[in-house]
Amino acid sequence: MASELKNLSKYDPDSVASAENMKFGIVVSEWNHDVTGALLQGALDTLKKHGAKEENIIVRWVPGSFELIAGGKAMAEKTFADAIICLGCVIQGDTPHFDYVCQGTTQGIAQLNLNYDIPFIFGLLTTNNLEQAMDRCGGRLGNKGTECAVTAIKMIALSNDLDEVFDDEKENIFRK
Ligand code: INI
Repeated sequence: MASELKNLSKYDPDSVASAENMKFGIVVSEWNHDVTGALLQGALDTLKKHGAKEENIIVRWVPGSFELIAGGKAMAEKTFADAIICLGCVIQGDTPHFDYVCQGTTQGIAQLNLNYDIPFIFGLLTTNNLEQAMDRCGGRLGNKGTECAVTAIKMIALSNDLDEVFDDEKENIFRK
């Protein structure tokens, strides 16, 4: 389980680049809608707080967390997003289904990160009960959507930074 010590909404705003010229895709799951809607709101508020323009954020809903994989893939192939944030919530039930959805979704999103040149941010809450999920979508422990938005901006900034190294230092021995 993620640490109780970490508040998902706490970060150093000075460590986050301007998102003014960045483009974001957000794929969000309909399952546990109260939770995922709050994750989405956290992500949107945070992107805008750091300068992202409304017209540079595209949001699409998918039926369940497992569909974040295909939805994220489609978003990568059909848009010019610089990063894709995947938001979902899987809550433990009475059957092993929870484990399969968690594992499949996690592995699928990991695979997307390897297959595409843009980052796919892992915004999947996997909790034992609804209370733990509510704690992490704007409650006691902050909002995972906020953490994901900050992560998306940081990963795009990293890529931009490496592009600049390439442009500025044509003879750099570390370039590909
Ligand atoms: N999807 C979720 O996002 N959260 C859940 O808690 C969940 N449970 O418990 O089953 C869930 N299942 C649906 C799954 O993600 C797919 O949509 C479905 O299997 C169709 O592919």
